[in-house]
This record gives sequence, structure tokens and C-alpha cells, in this order.
Amino acid sequence: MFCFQCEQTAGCTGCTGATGVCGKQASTAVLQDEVTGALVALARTVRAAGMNGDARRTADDLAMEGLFATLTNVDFDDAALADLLARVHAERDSVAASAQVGAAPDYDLAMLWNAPEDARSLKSLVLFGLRGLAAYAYHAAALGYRDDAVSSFLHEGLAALADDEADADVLLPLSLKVGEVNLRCMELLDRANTETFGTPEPTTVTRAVEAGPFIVVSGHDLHDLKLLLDQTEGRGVNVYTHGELLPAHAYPELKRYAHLKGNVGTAWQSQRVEFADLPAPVLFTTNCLMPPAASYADRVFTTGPVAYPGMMHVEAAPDGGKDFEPLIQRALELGGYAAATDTTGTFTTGFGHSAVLGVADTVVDAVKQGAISRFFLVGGCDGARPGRSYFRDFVQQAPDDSIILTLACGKFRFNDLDLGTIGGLPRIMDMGQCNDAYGAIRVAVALAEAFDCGVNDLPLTLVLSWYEQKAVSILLTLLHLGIRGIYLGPTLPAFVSPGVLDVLVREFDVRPITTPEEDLKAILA
Ligand code: FSO
Ligand code: SF4
Repeated sequence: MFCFQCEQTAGCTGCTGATGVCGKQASTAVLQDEVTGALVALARTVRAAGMNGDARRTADDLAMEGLFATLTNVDFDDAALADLLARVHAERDSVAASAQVGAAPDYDLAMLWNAPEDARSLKSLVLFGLRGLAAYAYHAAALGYRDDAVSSFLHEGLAALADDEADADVLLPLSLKVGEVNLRCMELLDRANTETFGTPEPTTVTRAVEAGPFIVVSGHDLHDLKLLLDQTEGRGVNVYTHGELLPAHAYPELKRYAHLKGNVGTAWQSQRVEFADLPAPVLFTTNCLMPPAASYADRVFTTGPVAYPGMMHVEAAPDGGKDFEPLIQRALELGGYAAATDTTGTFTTGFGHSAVLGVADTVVDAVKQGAISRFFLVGGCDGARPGRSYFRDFVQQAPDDSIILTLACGKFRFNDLDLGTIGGLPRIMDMGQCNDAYGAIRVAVALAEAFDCGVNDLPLTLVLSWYEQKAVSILLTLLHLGIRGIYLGPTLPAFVSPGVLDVLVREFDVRPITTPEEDLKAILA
């Protein structure tokens, strides 16, 4: 196997051999490459056939599902991947037959992994960015929101991977276009979420668990959570979020369920400890699933793109509905805690762009009067590397008159801190999931308008932690917007070649993190 798509890749160069650091088996990595190669073939066939709109719907869905299944910590199940591969091949052949064009052959990913260094780096940037973009498009589609330009671009980007002539002049603009389309897709998902579930409101979330049966829901999928809340209502089973689902508590149409109680645990990399003794089942709707330890393997359920051999998978019916009864029965069997847990502390979330811009006048006045000196966006993915303590230390050392905006699971490094308030505003504001980076961009643009300057001229610094491919798509969005001086850590991606890093530093002033002390000194100088 060869895989170097995530931050924890072996030796910061690539996972090879029998098992990846994430627990992905070599057979699974090979199948994921085959699915990707088949999606490239489908994309080329669809483009040769000139397919658009509804006629392309099945191919669009397969591109979203297939790319999502190859993200880190999503699909560990060879049987599920083999089934997906067969469906992609069948669709390619059907498109070719109906349009009377040749069916493009599968693309061999070894061509990409063995390409000259800079081409390999840029094509990887495109492919991994497309994977993140596809995941966001998948979530929007689950709520009935699609954008033909986004779906069409998935095929355009995939098809380009097979172009052996493409050089940096083609691939660099293409990777920035991934970022441009990802912005459009995050805007679509923002609209899908807020039109379906209401505008997020600042909300305090308990970390204690009540006595009695309960279910923990992890991942990013608000639609799955809503389906489960409907099916558990009045059944004596409470529901708790985990990880990237914490921001669900802020949506009016979700928080109105009295049995959506609170949040269990922290970020994904702690699940093997946090779930070990849990007297409840856990539903994984998306990444980040780790190979379950024996202590709780009989309590893990998956759905959507997530799969793990031997774990119970909840399939969607043709109408999109899901039957969570086996999960509910498991919760009733396990029974939950006999008495409420005494976990102290709360999390606050729900500071989406509407909430922050709702107090824009207060914020602007506070900056003008010198009460707020700087904004930091400290966010992104969490992960297992020890170097990630940087992000907590950074937030703790940030000046007392600064505001910390955060999002995605990286917030769990410091969202237990009480840093006080400025002018009634909490100093740490959780804007939501990783896809809510769209909201942070909206806030930055609005502040720039209020101060009549460019985003790069604002007293704003982005400090991003990355782990997997959604973060890659968001980084490409920020670069597409011309945002300079982003601090990136805990390590640089293995797939960024020295030549490509040179471009990122020269054109975009991307800065690898050093120490909180050094970086803060440079930022505040
Ligand atoms: Fe985290 Fe995992 Fe949201 Fe990622 S749970 S690491 S960027 O999948 O997607 O932030
Ligand atoms: Fe290694 Fe990350 Fe790939 Fe898993 S996803 S095999 S840890 S590079």
C-alpha cells in the first residue's frame, strides 16, 4: 500500500506495508485507490458523453460517495468498497453505452504516486481537496441541496488527474479552483443547514450524562442526527453528541428535542479511551472512526459513508430514510448509567456567522476603542501528535484583549478554558464544524468592509491545525481568497513537495508553526 493523505502518515512521508497508522489495511488502501481510479474513468466517460444536470445525477452521487469513502477514518470495510467499485464501473459502462462513447479505462493511481515530485504533489493537493469538497457536497445533498457547478467540477477535477501532460501551470490553478468550488459548496451547505435546522444560536452544552439509556452520535451529519432524534422521541433513550457534532446543539430545530441532552467526550483521537466503558452504543455518521477496541466493538454502529468490518451498518432506504431501531434496542439493552455522571463543566457553541455578525457593531466599536487588539482563528482538526499542545498553549498565551474564533474538532484542545469576556463577548467563540469555515470567512469579509480594508489588513491571524482532507479543501479555499500569512501545523503535509512549499511560502506567505512564544512574538510585532 501507499498512502500519505493525512497528517499522521508514517514518518511524515507515507504509510506503506501492511497497515497504515490509522489502522487502514493494505487491501483497503488498494481498494480505495481502485475506487478513485474508477471514479476518474467515470468522470472522463461522463465528460466525453457531455452529460449534464439530472442525467448525470447517479454519476454525481457516486463521485460524492466514492470520494467521501476514501477520506481518512471513514471506510475500513473491503466488502463495502468492492460494492462501491462495482457500482462505479456499472455506471461508467451504462453512460458509455447510452451515449455511444468509449468507456474510459480505470486510472492507475500508481501513476500519480510515482509521478515527478511536483506533479505528484499538486495532483495530490487536487485529489485530497476534492475528497474534502465531496464530503461537504454529500452533506448538502443529504438535505436536498445540490449545485450543478459543484457536481460538475468533481468530474472535471477527477478527469484532470489522468492528464499525464499537466504541469504546474495547469495543476496550481486547478488546486486553487478546488478551493473556489469548495467555498461555493460550503456556502451551499451553510444554506442547507440553516434553512433546514434554523440559524445557530449561542448555546451552553452540558458534559454530564443523565441516568438511563442513551446513544452517542459522532461525525458531522446533522441529517442523521435529526432522523435519530425523531425515532428516539418518547422512547426513554437520550441522545448525546460527540466530536464534530457538538455544534448541532445550537440549531433551533435540533435543540428543541428535549432528549438531545449534551455532549460526551472530546475530539476523535480520544475515542478509544472515552468509549471503553460507555454503557451505550455509538453511531458514527462520518469521520473520524478509529478501529474500535474490543472493549466497545459490540456497541459501534456506522451509517452513510462510514463502514468497518463486523460493525453494524445502518443503510439508507431508497427514499433516504434510515431505520435506527437496532441502535435504539442496543441502547435499551445496555441501559446507560445507573446514576447521572458527575462530569463537570460545559461547552459553549453556536457562534456562527449570524450570531457574530449580529453583534458586529459591538465588535467594531470594541476594536476602535482598543478593547479588542486582535482576532485569532484557531481551528481545524485535532489529532494524536504530542505537538498539538501548541494550539492550547497558543490560545492560553494570546493577549488578554484578543478574541479567539474557533471551529472543527481542533477546538477541543482548548474549549474547556474560561478566558473571560470582552465587552460582554466571550473571548473564545465556537463557530461550528470544519465546514463552518465558511462562516469565519463571512465574518472576516464583513470586518474588512467595516474597517474599509482588505482581509489581509485586518488584525486577524489564522492558526490552522490540519489532519485530514476536509482541512485540505478549506486551506485551498483560503488560498483561493488570497489570504496570506496562515500559520499551519502541527506538521506540513507529506504530499507538499519542497517545490510546492516554495510556491506556498512565496505566493501566500504560508508559515509552518514553530512555538506559541515565537509565533505570537512575530504576529504581535
Ligand atoms: Fe475533525 Fe475528523 Fe471536521 Fe475532520 S472529526 S478531523 S477536518 O474529520 O472533519 O474536524
Ligand atoms: Fe496513513 Fe493517513 Fe493514509 Fe491512514 S489515511 S494510511 S494514517 S496516510
